[in-house]
Amino acid sequence: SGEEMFAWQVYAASPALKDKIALRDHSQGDVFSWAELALSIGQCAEGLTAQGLKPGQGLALCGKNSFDLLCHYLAGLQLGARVLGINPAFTPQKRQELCARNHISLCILFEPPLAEGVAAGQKKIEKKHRSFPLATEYIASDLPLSPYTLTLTSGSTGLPKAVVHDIAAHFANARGVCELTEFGSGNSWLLSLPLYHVSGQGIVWRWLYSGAELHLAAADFYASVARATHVSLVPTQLSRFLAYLAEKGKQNVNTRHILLGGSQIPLALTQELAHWGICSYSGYGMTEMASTVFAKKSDGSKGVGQALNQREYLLVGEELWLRGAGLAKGYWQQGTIVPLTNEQGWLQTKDKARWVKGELEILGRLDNMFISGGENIQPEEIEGIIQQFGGVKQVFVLPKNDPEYGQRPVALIAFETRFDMEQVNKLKLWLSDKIEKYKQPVAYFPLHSEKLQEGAIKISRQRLQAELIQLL
Ligand code: 4YB
Repeated sequence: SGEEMFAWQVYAASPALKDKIALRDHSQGDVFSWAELALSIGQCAEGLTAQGLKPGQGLALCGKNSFDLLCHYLAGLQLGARVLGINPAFTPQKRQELCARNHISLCILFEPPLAEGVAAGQKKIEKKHRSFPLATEYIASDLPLSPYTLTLTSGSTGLPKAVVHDIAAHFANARGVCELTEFGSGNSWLLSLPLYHVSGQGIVWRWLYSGAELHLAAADFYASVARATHVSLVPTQLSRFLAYLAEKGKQNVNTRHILLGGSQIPLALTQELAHWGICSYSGYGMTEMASTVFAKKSDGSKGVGQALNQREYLLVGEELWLRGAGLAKGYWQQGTIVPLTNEQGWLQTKDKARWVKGELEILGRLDNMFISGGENIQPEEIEGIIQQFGGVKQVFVLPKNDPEYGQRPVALIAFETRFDMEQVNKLKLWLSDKIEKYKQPVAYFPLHSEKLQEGAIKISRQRLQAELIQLL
């Protein structure tokens, strides 16, 4: 309506809260109160307006997390724009295609943040960004001029689709997760995942919902993890944080609650974390539901617990269907929003799941399944078992064409130490009585995860499959 106030404006206007610390940017050594933060956001909003951005138009932000990027994200929303985050690892061509496809009027490219300490103490926004006004002045005629976020799905083929959320969906997620993780105004959450992914945005909205502190990471990422009371991590980040703890010990570790998600969560990791006295939550979420949908305090079992309040689920055959709080408005398609639910009003997740002993267990993606000699193979099942073998850092199981079986499983694997045949042979032997013969990988290749990650929170199986074809 134009009269609504955003959380940062409310806090900045409150005599009791305006001087409370809102944000700590460890990369620059800066601290901002709510009043200072609202001022910075207001300045960004003025800048955006001066560049011609109008309510209802599209604003793209391309960069890694930084104070400048965060302020522009919030400023764009304050202006009633549609704000799209773009992974800076994308090629310029892909970025331009995404801007065209999503009717973006202004695209801002953020430079990598300055080296630590350079601007320490200087409370100014580092204007290390470049703006590109685009031809499209598009405003959808069938939509209210209100703020929306556009979040790209990891999507299988072609250009990723943009999922449209209103602020209410993000706050619905915040309410559910803050209750679960006891996140209140006295706590801090590290912005440990990219803002162009739903998991990073989830952190921002929990912070705004609670009036807590947001931390921005320094170059030494795991030292920053240790400074916040709350942090969201994908399993690979968790295993590195555990290595950090093993090296540095428990002194000066503030971390109390770690929300996990994004892919299967190895039990060994949550159990190791419990030894350090840190509580973790095993979550299952997705872009289309504004991140977390199911979560529990991690325990000895593989599930992801119960649905957060106001979310509903159905198991239809083996597929999980969802609806309720957090559900996106739809996909941005040809300048309008197309609902993502089926005729019965449910989101079909393409995730295979089952209900076991009072909780949901995610078994894998239905579209990852393949058939080998007439038997169904769910790669995640095999990966889950291989993970339990000591010294395995990360593993993916993929199909390889086979004249006799149709397809057969092969593994791409990263060990904690170097990849060598001795470890592979030990693993093969160990695996031989853990799983049916036809599920045992017929070949093992080294996984070069860093190379394949490219700013995404998870490795794309599509890319791995392409990589594998090169290897065969
Ligand atoms: C899973 C899975 C699981 C997702 N087991 N497959 O705030 C959070 O909830 C959070 C905290 C830490 C890390 C990540 C998150 C997320 O939001 C993750 C959300 C996400 O991954 N969204 S996505 O659109 O990129 O992918 C969704 C898909 O990821 C799901 O459809 C599943 O296939 C898979 N997934 N959690 C097994 N616990």
